[in-house]
Amino acid sequence: MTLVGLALTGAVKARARELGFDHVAIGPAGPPEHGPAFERWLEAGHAATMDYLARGREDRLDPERLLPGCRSVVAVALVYARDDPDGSWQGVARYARGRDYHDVMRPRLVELAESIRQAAGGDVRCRAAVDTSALLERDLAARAGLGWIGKNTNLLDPSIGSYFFIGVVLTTAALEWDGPLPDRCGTCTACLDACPTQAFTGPYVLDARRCLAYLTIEHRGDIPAEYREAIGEWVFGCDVCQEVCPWNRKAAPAREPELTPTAPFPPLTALLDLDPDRFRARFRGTALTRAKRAGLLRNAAIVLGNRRDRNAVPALRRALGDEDAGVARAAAWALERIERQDEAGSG
Ligand code: B12
Ligand code: SF4
Repeated sequence: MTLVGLALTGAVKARARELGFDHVAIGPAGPPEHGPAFERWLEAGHAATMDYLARGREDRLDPERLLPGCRSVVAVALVYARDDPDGSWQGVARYARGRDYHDVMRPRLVELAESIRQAAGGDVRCRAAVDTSALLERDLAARAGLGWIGKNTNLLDPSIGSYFFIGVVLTTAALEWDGPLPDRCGTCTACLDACPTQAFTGPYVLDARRCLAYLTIEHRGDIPAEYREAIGEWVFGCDVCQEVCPWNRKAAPAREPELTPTAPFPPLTALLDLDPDRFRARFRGTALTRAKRAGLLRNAAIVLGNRRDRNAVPALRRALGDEDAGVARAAAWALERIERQDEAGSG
């Protein structure tokens, strides 16, 4: 049976929940509200080396280019944060602790798109997207009412906080739209104040060149010296601007079993000893592969240097001979820090 209007919208939302999404909201397509802010952000160089953002600029400024005739945006949320009982995952951003979210979400978004096509009938077309398509997902999802954009640029919802992924289905179907949520950040600036590298140039503007999520995941080559100490314990990504957010204090934990880590995160000295084959075997199917072996081992060496842990010296010495020159340089930096501390201690 072909559905229209409210009945179709109700069926789409029910299907999204059946597929395990925690929230769903529907809004208009059309150029995103903060397109001009995105353009200023690119012009200012805030995208660092993420050139794909500028390459997809025109598409990001108008979803119609990805799906001609697009009328509605179905935005869904999947909560990812959960407890870390053995504490081994503390240095890994919460979003990356389970199975790769692209693999968890994409098949369900494709199913949701298929359900919309079937329920709406006719020549309705859909396109599913999570993260990698040229869309300003937070902007489109905010306009749909999936949450509001916080000063740390993350989308927030009063009941689930900000530890959730966004997925989107663009569709030519005529659906009933929800409305944007009011901003509930008020005068709070906890996220801006807590950032270890002062990566925010102001509310809603993140300079990725300074952000630890960018530096530890996306950045290839050496991490600039001025940010190494600020990395602290972060081996992959960073959650500081979300951890301090009052809306995350009572946020509901993830229900999705596929996002549960299947094994503890290895000690950093063991991580440094992983050759390419063992690295692939250990992290295949997780978002951690985004940093590649070279990035993750580089970060591990920096964290060990920040800990000034003398027990890490043998592993760091072995890493001086790593096949990746960047890992070897990070190990040398860490060893120098540990040795300097020893000299200071013995002087
Ligand atoms: C590139 C990218 C990054 C970059 C740049 C981040 C950034 N803030 O731009 C880096 C590598 C740093 C990064 C980090 C993270 N990311 Co990321 N990232 C993306 C990606 C691929 C594109 C984002 C983008 O277009 N940036 C360009 C800038 C200009 O956009 P923006 O920061 O969103 O800014 C918007 C608002 O600030 C708004 N705006 C501007 N001015 C104003 C003024 C007012 C008043 C208001 C209300 C809004 C507003 O307009 C801007 C344009 O839309 C998206 C997926 C996608 N396709 O959208 C995921 C995405 C944003 N990332 C995500 C996640 C989970 C993260 C991390 C939490 C991971 C981690 N823990 O390490 C961190 C969070 C860091 C942070 N505070 O943003 C999620 C966010 C989910 C959510 N609840 O918001 C997304 C949506 C992926 C997904 N599908 O789930 N990410
Ligand atoms: S993710 Fe970390 S480094 Fe990046 S803006 Fe947030 S607090 Fe700053």
